[in-house]
Amino acid sequence: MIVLFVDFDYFFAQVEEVLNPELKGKPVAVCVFSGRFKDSGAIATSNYEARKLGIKSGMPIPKAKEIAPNVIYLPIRKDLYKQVSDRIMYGILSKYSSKIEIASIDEAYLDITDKVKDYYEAYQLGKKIKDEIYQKEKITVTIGIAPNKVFAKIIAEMNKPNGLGILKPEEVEGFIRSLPIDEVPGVGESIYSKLREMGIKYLYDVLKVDFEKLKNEIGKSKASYLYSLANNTYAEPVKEKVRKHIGRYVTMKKNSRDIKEILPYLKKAIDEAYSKANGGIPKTLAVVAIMEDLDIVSREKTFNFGISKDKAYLEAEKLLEEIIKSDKRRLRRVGVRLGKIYKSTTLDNFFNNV
Ligand code: DCP
Ligand code: CA
Ligand code: CA
Repeated sequence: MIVLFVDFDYFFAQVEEVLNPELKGKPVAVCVFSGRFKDSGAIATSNYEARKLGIKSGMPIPKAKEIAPNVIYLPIRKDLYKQVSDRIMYGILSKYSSKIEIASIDEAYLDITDKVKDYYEAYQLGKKIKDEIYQKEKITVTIGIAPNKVFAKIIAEMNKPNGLGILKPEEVEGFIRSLPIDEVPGVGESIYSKLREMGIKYLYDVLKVDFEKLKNEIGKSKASYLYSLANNTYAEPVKEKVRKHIGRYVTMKKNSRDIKEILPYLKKAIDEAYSKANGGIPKTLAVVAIMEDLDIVSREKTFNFGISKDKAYLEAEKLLEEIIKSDKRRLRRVGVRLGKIYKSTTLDNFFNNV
């Protein structure tokens, strides 16, 4: 397997720079103001100039302003970043592999195993992708290429910003031996301290402790995860996961709380949402009712498997019934929101395995 992982550099702050080039070279932080009191809230992210001054994601805004009063503090504009992200994900990255897992607003994994013949070609592809993103959006990204998803992410992390890193199969063993265990995604502070107590400093050290003991200390799933990484058998596929949510809402001719009257509108919303999902199958389904006074009420259900459109009709009807039973008002608009949307080349495979 060859995985190419893309992570957009200091993303929210970089979009602000692109929209206002005067910000380039100056320290910039993007803030989530919570509105409780002046400057309550936290830093979402900052550009590298601001990081040099000590500004970090998650820092309370008053603290940041105390440390670095001259940083330019901007309010977050999430919708805008989402639009740029969508253009990069759907307009550029999706072209390079249909096996794409969009992991967050600024991260995607591409399975490029069938797209290149070796790691040299993979590297060339990485360069091409970086160039195209920069040309079209003026955004720099960092790419990590490796034989599995986790190593690809770590390699990207090591090459930020504006980097392109590669880990070839023949380098994996040495990499595992020298990789500090706290650089493995999923190893947070509490697990890290437990691992250190067991004498584990590098990823390779995981293999030296008794697996039962490891399981008792950090839980079965984390233990198996680290163990498989350490003995290089980790092979999680790139899950063909695209947009997180798709919502479709329709306004009814007249307000109503009669299920028979509402149902055709709900079906229409489901049809439209599924066609927007473009072959993707959701694992969560929510019915959203906008009431006559414009208040919003919703009911959501998560399934173990992706659900087909026919199943969604049935399940949505049940959720709608629940809403009507629990609320006395009439509905003005009704809609659905699909979440955890996966794509698969073979549907059979998908319905049975996910
Ligand atoms: N983010 C946030 N709050 C956090 C961490 C991140 O709102 N505590 C947002 C802002 C980031 C985006 O998520 O722009 C992506 O997070 P990353 O951790 O990838 O950080 P950046 O993209 O900002 O920086 P880097 O260049 O290190 O990837
Ligand atoms: Ca990221
Ligand atoms: Ca990033």
